Amino acid sequence: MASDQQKKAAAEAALSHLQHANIVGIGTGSTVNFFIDALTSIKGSIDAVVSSSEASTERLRRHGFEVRELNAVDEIPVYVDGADEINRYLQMIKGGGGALTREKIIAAVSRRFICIADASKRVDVLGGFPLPVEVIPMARSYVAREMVKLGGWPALREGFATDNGNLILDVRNLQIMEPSHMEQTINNIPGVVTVGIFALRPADMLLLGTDQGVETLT
Ligand code: ABF
Repeated sequence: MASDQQKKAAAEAALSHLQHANIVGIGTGSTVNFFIDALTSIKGSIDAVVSSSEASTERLRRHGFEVRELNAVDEIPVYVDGADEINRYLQMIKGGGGALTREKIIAAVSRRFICIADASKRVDVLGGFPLPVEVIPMARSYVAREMVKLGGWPALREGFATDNGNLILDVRNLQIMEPSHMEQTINNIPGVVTVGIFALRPADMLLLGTDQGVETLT
């Protein structure tokens, strides 16, 4: 099954795990786009959505959803988002789409985080995918040097600025054996806004699209 079919199957499976949530947090990326499209089938039961990117906001509004600012909601029952890599502990690398900061904020606020992904995202060890690190522009070179000290090979994501007006370094060659420790280490580097390791707050459920159907892992 092509990865798009796996993504679509995982996205559609998420509908049955929303447990009548009135507010839904929405991630970013192609898998989430399938979820947004599928969500229209139950739009009447959803009061509003909270979006993690301008791109998702635009797609949601096109489908007629009310997109609410995070500051206007007290809590988010469920957050649905993709990942670039996810391990057996449901820890993830995210940020390939550049929305990692708002994704991490909404994930922190959400009671349940459901990750939807195709089979290629499942890994034993995080780090094969270049680790996105959102940085304040003035700190780009300093943070890059700190990534090198950690054994990484940082590269500026050319011609890209995040929705927050920051830059992204994509860091190769990191074998992330202790994701929570590495997340805290990189978080503490001055100039880092967000690191794309989601380990301190992993997903609560993974819906993985495979050739044999959608696997549910918790
Ligand atoms: C998003 O999902 C990003 O964090 C991550 O890069 C993306 C995965 O992209 P896709 O669903 O297109 O494979 O949350």
